[in-house]
Amino acid sequence: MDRRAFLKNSALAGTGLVVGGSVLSGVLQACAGEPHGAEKNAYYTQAPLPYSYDALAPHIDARTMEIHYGKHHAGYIQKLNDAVAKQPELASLSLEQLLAQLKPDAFALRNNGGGTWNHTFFWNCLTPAQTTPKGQLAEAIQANFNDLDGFRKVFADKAAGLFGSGWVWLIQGKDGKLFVATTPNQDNPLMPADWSLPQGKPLLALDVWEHAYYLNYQNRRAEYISQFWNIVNWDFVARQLA
Ligand code: MN3
Repeated sequence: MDRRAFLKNSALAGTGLVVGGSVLSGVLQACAGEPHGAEKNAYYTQAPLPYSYDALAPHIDARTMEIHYGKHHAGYIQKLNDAVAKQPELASLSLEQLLAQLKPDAFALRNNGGGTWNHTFFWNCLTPAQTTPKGQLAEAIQANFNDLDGFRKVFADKAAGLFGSGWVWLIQGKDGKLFVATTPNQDNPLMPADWSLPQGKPLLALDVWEHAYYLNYQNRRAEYISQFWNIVNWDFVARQLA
């Protein structure tokens, strides 16, 4: 079985991994502290995509997914593992714990730990299935943004307005309210509160690095953002609500 067929099959077999609210700590910590196989420093391993590379086309094309998952995300994980190997005391932490106690100048851990967490979260925010906000999530969107179109506009405007590389998030703050915010580079809302980053529980993320869309959309970021709404996994978003 070639690598691509393996990934496709394991992606289908792995859909069970995304069920449940706190998918990430379980997935990403599965191999913490236990390097295995031929790879060195495999503290964190890459969970299979919950769909095949071509599943999100035409909104996100297969080649972009293959490179984004197989090169970019895999690269962050490998570099995170290399960084943790230099500080083995970190291997006992969950990735969320590691991010929460980062020092701002620990750039290898900050950039690659963020890149690891953000992309795993992002893959789970997407689906080829048609989903809609329901129940408590629909009510929360209505309460905070008037309606789904109101939320989409706030989110899309933030995404379009983010200068350079980064992420746009729907976040549930400690007061329970939902808000939209951006982070630069691979920073995220789990990082320390005193870095002027938005704080709270991520519910939805969009990668607005050019590598996420450039092959298909070139400089047309707004078009990428508008196509994103066709593949949001609202069921996953709903499971993140506190
Ligand atoms: Mn990316």
